[in-house]
Amino acid sequence: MALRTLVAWAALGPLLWGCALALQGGMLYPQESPSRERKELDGLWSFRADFSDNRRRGFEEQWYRRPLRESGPTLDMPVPSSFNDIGQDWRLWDFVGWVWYEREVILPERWTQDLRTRVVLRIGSAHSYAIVWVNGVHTLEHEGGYLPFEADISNLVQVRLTAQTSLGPVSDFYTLPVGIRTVAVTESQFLINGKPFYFHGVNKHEDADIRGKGFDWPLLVKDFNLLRWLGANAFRTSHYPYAEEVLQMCDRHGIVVIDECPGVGLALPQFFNNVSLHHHMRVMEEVVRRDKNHPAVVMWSVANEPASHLESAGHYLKMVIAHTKALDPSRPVTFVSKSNYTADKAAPYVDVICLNSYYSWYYDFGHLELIQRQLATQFENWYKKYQKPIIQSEYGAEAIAGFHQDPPLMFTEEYQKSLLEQYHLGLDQKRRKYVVGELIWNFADFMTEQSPLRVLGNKKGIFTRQRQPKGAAFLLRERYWKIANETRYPHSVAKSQCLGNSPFT
Ligand code: GCB
Repeated sequence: MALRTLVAWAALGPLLWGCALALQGGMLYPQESPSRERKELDGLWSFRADFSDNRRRGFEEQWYRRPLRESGPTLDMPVPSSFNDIGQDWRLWDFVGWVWYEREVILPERWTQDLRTRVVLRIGSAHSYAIVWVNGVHTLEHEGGYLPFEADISNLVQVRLTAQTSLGPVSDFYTLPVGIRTVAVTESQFLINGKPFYFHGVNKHEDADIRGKGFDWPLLVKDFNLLRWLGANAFRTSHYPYAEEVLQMCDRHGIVVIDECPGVGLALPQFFNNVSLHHHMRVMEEVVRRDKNHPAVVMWSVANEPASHLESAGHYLKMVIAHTKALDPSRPVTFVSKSNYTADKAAPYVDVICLNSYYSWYYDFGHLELIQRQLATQFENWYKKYQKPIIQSEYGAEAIAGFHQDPPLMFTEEYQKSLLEQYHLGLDQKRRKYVVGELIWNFADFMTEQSPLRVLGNKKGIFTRQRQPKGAAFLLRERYWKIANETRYPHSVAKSQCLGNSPFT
């Protein structure tokens, strides 16, 4: 039996896509088990971007009714991938509008003949509004990228009988890997299994040459090897939940995760309204439902750099944080702030204060000598006001690999290294007091939209987009291994690799 799946979505940026047919859904990553089969739909799909003026020709002409090739030309598009980075057509590079994906699938006979079998179509993620038709039937809609959604499509693919008298119950089960650990926060510490934990890690992006945000195993394994090389023990999924395979790797390798929802760009007063609030809460429900079983996830972040100095933002974030805590009372909740300690209206509601600051980059650029004093003031002010543990959740500088200058100037590898060194001196002053983590911005260079601030994307990576180290990577490596060895978990082997330090294996 062939099944035709057609998906259209508004592409407001690169997309990640992965899907599977499973016998049972439930939103959890569909594990295989004796009662479950999966069919991966990864591979080549037919694709078309709707370049019409109103971007709605596909709906007007009902492209979903017939094979896509019959309504016009199509391209081959690998799934998962970002369509932006694949083609040579400049219009696709930053296209905003509906794009159409289509795939024909052959289903195993049992799925279509045995009426006790549930057939579930699951989309791992599609950016940012998706509509799904199966065999021409409107089946599913979902708003928001990065998170999975699914529908029971048994009715659409099974041949129904009139008499259904002999159907017995089916038992369906599957197993999940389990990790057990506790997480707690005191006035000045972040505790995992009752022991103080210091986050020494990175912020990442799901991004690489050609594949864009598309999920890719070789890239994932390479990144985890680099994290281990670096001695990193944590990362933040800035600024959206990453593919579930990433979290599975974190569980296996003992890398601790701050799991962030796609609450980014909440910069204007008009964003803090009831419609956004309810959507934001729904997204947090999806994030928690998807990721709650991962021991690697130790904290939820509900937003990155919202305009938290606004009264309306204070109320809004209070509600989202409370909702998240109600969904999962076992994990601390935060958001990442770039506000001033006197102005921030939402900091009272978080468990851990996460601060982004770009001293000597966006402010006082060139004045590396100010960093230590600025950091000390930042930490002391926030701590005095809130008595909560603090994470330096972003800091960094751009460096174009191969640019050198001494004395250091901006955009050179020397400048990036010197800036990091100054930050580290500042962090070390507070590290054993109440600062519980440092996450460099960024693990690797990544693509962005064009702007006078960006040189072929964001170059704050300590690795290039191709995952080669800049000078700063060696500096960070020295530091992270030193910290790792200081804070080693009892019973773990001497640290030739980070795995020995896993807090939950
Ligand atoms: C930030 C943002 C991050 C940017 C970074 C930068 O504060 O959280 O999304 O990429 O600064 O490099 O400007």
